[in-house]
Amino acid sequence: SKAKAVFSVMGMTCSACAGSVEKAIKRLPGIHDAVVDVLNNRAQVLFYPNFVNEETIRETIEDVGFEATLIQ
Ligand code: 9UX
Repeated sequence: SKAKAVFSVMGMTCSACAGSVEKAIKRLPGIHDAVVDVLNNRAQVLFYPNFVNEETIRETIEDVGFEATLIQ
């Protein structure tokens, strides 16, 4: 079954920033979908919790260079 996580992502200043975050999340195993909204500083991720977890996703966002906090 799928789980949903919402992150606050700070530091994104253009839509290419959001694109690179989305791409990095989607490269992880166990991701169903990722939508990153630069205007609202949010990343919404649908994932399979047997394969990936919120902290791994959060660290992946940070590896791209942005500050990520799990908010939901
Ligand atoms: Mo464009 Mo967003 O260089 O950092 S990708 S501002």
